[in-house]
Amino acid sequence: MSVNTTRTDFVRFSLEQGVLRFGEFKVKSGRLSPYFFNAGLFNSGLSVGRLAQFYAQALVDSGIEFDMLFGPAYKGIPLATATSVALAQHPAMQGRDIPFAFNRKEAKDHGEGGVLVGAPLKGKVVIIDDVITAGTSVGESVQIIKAAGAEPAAVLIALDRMERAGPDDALSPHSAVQEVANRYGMPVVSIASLADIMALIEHSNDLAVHRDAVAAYRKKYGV
Ligand code: OMP
Repeated sequence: MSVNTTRTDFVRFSLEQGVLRFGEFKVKSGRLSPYFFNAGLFNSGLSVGRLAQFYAQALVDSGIEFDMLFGPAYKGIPLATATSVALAQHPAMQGRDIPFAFNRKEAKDHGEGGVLVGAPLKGKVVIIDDVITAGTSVGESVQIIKAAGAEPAAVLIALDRMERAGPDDALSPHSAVQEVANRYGMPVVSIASLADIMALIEHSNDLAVHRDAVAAYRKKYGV
């Protein structure tokens, strides 16, 4: 079965699932955004399965070498799990079975103990997450991976909002994603970005009403 896995397909899919919405949203940084991407709404078998195919395709297309996936708690856990399933089924992986691991938010002192669950962290590890705004959770994942003696190899996210970091009067010249890439010396791969959302808006009569607000927001905060 052939599936559509382009960046535009992903934006369309996110709209269909109600994950990508337009309106007025206060985001973590305090900015008032004309759109919001709520990956938590990929919340059924079919939609998570499809999402995982997009992640797997983006990772394969990136050409990055990797040995396993790491999903930071909580949101990264289903993402790493589902994406490893999608990778196992991806023809380009030629039957390679990719292990995954995730962390607990609180260490357990009984049973299997510790904060890590899943395959042992080793080799080149891809951190998988939904959206990067300031990149705070990436730093924590990098620490966990390094402490285990493994190598953080890349960050794989669903949406790059392409926003500059910092306060309004001292915006960074780089986007938060670029800063994460520079800070940790590894690539950040995204399934889609704000540029892809804007491209779809340009080609859709239904979405035309949002064009000016999104363009103004990008002009103010975007790279
Ligand atoms: P960092 O961990 O600081 O990079 O922030 C990422 C978080 O931003 C996500 O985990 C969400 O809580 C939130 N977020 C979205 O999920 N979607 C958006 O479109 C915008 C945000 C946001 O608040 O900036």
